[in-house]
Amino acid sequence: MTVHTLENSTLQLTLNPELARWSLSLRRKNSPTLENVQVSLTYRRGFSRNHLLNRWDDYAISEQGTVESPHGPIRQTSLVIGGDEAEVQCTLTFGLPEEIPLLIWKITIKNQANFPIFIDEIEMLSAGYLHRDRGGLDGQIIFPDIGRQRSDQSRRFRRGSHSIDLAFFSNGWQSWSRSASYHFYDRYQQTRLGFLRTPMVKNSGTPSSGRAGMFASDMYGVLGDEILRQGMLFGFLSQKQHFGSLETWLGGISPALRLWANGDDARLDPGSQIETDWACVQFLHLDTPDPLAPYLEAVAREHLLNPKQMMKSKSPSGWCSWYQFSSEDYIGRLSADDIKENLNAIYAVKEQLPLEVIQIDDGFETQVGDWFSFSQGFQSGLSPLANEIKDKGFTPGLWLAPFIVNPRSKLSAQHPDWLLRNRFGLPVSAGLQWNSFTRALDLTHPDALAYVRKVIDTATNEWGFSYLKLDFLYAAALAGCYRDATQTRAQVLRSGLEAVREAAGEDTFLLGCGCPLGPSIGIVDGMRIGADTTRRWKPSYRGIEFYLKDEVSFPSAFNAVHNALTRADMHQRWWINDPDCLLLRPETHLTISEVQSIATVIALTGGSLLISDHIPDLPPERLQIAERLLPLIGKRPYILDWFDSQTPTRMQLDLVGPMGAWQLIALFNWEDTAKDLSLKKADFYLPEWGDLYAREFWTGRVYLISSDSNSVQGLEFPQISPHGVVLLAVRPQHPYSPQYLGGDLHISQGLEIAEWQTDEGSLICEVERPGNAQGQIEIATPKPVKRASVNGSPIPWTERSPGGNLFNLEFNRNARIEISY
Ligand code: 9PG
Repeated sequence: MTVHTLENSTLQLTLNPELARWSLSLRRKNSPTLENVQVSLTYRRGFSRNHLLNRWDDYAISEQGTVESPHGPIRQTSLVIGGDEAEVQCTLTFGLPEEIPLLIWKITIKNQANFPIFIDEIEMLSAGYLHRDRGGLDGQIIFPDIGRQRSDQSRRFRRGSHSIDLAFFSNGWQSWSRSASYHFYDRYQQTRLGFLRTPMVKNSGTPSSGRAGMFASDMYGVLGDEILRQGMLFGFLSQKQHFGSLETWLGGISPALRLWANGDDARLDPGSQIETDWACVQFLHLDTPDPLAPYLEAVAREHLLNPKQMMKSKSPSGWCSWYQFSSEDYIGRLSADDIKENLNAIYAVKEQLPLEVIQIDDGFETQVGDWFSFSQGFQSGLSPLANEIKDKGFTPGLWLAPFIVNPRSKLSAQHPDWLLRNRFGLPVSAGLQWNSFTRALDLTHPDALAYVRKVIDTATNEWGFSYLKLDFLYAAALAGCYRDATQTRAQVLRSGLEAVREAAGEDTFLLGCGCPLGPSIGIVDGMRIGADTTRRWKPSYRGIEFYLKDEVSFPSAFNAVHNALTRADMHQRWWINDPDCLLLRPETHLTISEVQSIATVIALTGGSLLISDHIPDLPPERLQIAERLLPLIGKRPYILDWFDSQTPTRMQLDLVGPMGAWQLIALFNWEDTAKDLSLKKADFYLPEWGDLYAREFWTGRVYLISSDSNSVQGLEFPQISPHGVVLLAVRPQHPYSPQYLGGDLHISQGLEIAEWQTDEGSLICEVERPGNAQGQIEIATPKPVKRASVNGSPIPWTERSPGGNLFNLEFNRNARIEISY
């Protein structure tokens, strides 16, 4: 049998054309492997469904050697399957980038017949399934069975000869869709609201199952072995051509997985060809801090985003009208006066709270779709407001939902032909929203697309908004009969977004919301990565949680926070993450512990911060929470148990300042009852040697983590409230020099320090804030403090165990602290 191999320094690919199968392994012992897996194409011709690529008939191999790409040099091999006479010719191209531990491959499909064909599924990989028509098992995913200590769970749930302890990380389709990992015995969590919600949050090409052990995912997913700590990511480097789906079955003796491009039944005309996005496989070790980095960065490069440039992107801060001026059935009740009142209040506190964006949300338009007709409260239109916002030094932001239509709008009455329809000619439902079954624009209709351009052009160039929150974008990617039937849903959405970008110009900040993730990479600046937040922890409608409280992807503070954690690794790689607003007012149904957890997640995941309260009524101690998040940290943290817990509970962010490096550690209690939490050194990436100081931000308590005892040493935090957090700044204890322990001026407990100079027996430390500041800092000194002054005037201090001195400060912008000890 002739086999062909392709290798780089880490991976080995073997192609077996006679069996139409391929294998992939790491060039390291005891690693998972893909063995004899298959690809397949399903297309329709008239009424007959055809399968190709299960056999590689009439193939020709061409080694293309090394080709240049955004991923550096790639070793590439192509197989042309089906000669010139075949109805459909496929080309399979495999590539191994020399510098990145990924396998990438794509399939090109050429229609050589004289009739059109319709593409259903382009299966990039199938393994572990039994097919009668393909002659048995279509390959295997093998996790080695070495040094395995069977967990109790696995013994309980698995009878017989199962040898693995697998889990699966599933990525949701659009902004609001849940991303989470599942143990093999879990059930895939999806909406229970059926047709009311399914069109919104679920890709029509991704399957759903209620069976324990059967999961699906969009664009990418990770299969991993919880005991062995090794895993494999399967996915696509882009979604420019097709949406990509995965499904996996972990209930059998060995795992099964499929990865395919959604053909959407798009027509391929005689003489035309289409090409899939690159599919990819990445091997990973679960106990590294950032295991998906090679994949996530390859996706960025595929869209010509420069990883170094992305690291510098700055997260916006601001105010959004939605979560104050909407009712509990998600309808906006807003007037220009509401905006002005808050604008003035924010202007008045700009010294303590330097926000940038004032964003007008839903409620200014008469109906969604009728963007040029303003509601009662906005009789003078939007440009005077945008001007007023600009005049006060803020960035005017506006909410628009350009691809979705309210059936009660004039637009849907005047242009019924712009609406996407199903094969019975009825408008396709975009889900229940604003108490209506919404409709979608068919963006392959040139006039519909021209209208979208006009809306965006008017909002930016005429009204003057330079920040657009573009919502309900999934509506451009619903299943339906598009006017241009050769387009896939991913192509329709991407070209719609490209048109939006073109109309808005390069300098407008575009925030995607309710948006399928893949097709928008490289176009939007920011992306909502979770469900809407609300005034309540659990989902509800008109304040009633019944039936809704366990809905995933439905608006709720918990659902918003959940995805902010599970999608934290996209931030500053694909875009700036938007975790949705922080609600601060005491009138919500959120406890203070919940507000602290949400603030911690927003601050430490580095994305944008928008507050959404009626600012004139906000008590100062609540406003202060937002003050302490500014300037935004902006950086991406490590989420340490992203694969092991459904909602992650451990987060770490490494920071550096003039006084050295420190770690922020957050521990969460997501349970509905109070719980003891403990910090175990081994659970984080902390300095191994010496004692550590840890200062908790929300309580101000200081702890010492001693290195005396053995490796299980840790700190106990008894009875942390339901949905509460412990947020620690951890630093090594220096016996011979002063040490900053933290304070309550900024949530990072250190980024407020602009200068730190130590000498024999003395310290000069400069604290910097955006404006007026009041709070405390804590400094440990090797010997008792003798004198202390701030900006030249002596100040008192309080000694605290286990070693700090507490200083109360009140200053404008800078405080220069001199201490001798
Ligand atoms: C304006 C809002 C806000 C918000 C957006 C989006 O599924 N739902 O019931 C659901 C309700 C509201 C919603 C999304 C989904 O909100 O995310 O920030 O702009 O539109 O109407």
